[in-house]
Amino acid sequence: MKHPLLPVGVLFLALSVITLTGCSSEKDPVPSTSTVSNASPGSAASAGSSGSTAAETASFTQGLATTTVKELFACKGARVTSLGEIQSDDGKKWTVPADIDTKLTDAADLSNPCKNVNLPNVASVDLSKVPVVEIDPNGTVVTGYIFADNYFELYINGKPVAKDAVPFTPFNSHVVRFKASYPMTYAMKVVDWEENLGLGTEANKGNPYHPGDAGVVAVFSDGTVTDGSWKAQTYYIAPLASKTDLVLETRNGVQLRTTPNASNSPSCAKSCYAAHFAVPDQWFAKTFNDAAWPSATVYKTADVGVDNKSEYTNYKSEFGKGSFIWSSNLVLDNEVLLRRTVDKAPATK
Ligand SMILES: [Ca+2]
Ligand SMILES: [Ca+2]
Ligand SMILES: [Ca+2]
Repeated sequence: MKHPLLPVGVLFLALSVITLTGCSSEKDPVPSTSTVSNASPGSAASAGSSGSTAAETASFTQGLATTTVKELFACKGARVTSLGEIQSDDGKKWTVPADIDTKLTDAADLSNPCKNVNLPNVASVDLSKVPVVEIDPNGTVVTGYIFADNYFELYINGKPVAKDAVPFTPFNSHVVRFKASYPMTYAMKVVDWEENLGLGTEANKGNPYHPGDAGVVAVFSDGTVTDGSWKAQTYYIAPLASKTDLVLETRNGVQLRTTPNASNSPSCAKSCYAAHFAVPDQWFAKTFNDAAWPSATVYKTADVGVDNKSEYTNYKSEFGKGSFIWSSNLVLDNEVLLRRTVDKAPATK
C-alpha cells in the first residue's frame, strides 16, 4: 500500500531543493528559460523541474538486423525493399527500418516510375479519379500532394488515408483526397528507408555503408502545409559510431533526441550502433498529446536533393507552397512521426 502522505513529503523536499538551488519558476507549469539538462543528472532539481517521473532512455542495437521480409517491394532497376528485426541490449525487439502498416491503401500516383506513371504537371491530375477517403461524413473534402524521401503513411483525425506506394527507391510522388472535419489532426509516419537493415545505410557514392538522407513535403488544399509549425519526433537513429553520440534532454517540457556531435558519415560500417524508441500507441489519434514533441526542422530543397528530380519538380506549383521538414537530423533520424492540428482551414495562399 502506498502511504498517502509520502508523495506530498517528496514533493515538499523536491521543491525545497529547487528553491535552495536558485530556480525561481518551480510553480510555473512550463519553466520559462531553464534547461533541465543543466541540472546534475538524477538530482532532485532535475526530477522536480521537468515534471516527469524518469529521464528518457533509448534502446541500443549494434550491427546488422536479421532480414524478416526479403522483398517487401520490388521495382525493376531499383533497390529491393526489405524489413528486418534486431534485438537491443535491453532485450527488446525492433522492426527496422520501421514497423509499417502494409495493409494501408496505396495513394494515387503523380509520379511512379515502377508503374510508368509520370504526370507532366499538377494541371494534368484528374481529381475525379482520385478516391475520396471518408474520415468524417460531414467533413470538408481536402486534396493533398505528398513527396517523401522515402516513405509515408498519412492519418487524418486518427484514421488512415493512404501510404506511399514505393517504400524505398525510386523517388515517387502522390496525390490524396479525404473528407474530414475540423479541428483536423494531420499525422504522418515518415521513414528514410535503408539497404543495410539496422544500420541506416545504403550502397551509394562508392560507399557500401553510406548513410541515406530524408525529407518530406505535403501540401493540402485547405492551406495546411508542412512547415515549422508541425511537431516531429524521431524513433530510430542510425548509424551512430558511439552510443554517446545520442543526446537526450528535456527542455521546457520538450523531449529532445539529438545528435549534435555525431558524424553523418561514420566509419563504423557493420558495427555501427542504432538508437530505438517505442512508438506510442495511438500516436495518430486526435486526442494524443504531442506537447512533448519538438517542432519540426525545415530544410531546403537543396538539402533534400530534389531540385533535379522530376517526381518533385513537375509538381512544384503545389509542393513549392510547403517546406521540406524532418526532425533535427536529416541523415541520422530514420523513422519520424509528424503531427499538426488545425482548428479551421487556414487562409489558402
Ligand atoms: Ca516513396
Ligand atoms: Ca533516403
Ligand atoms: Ca538516414
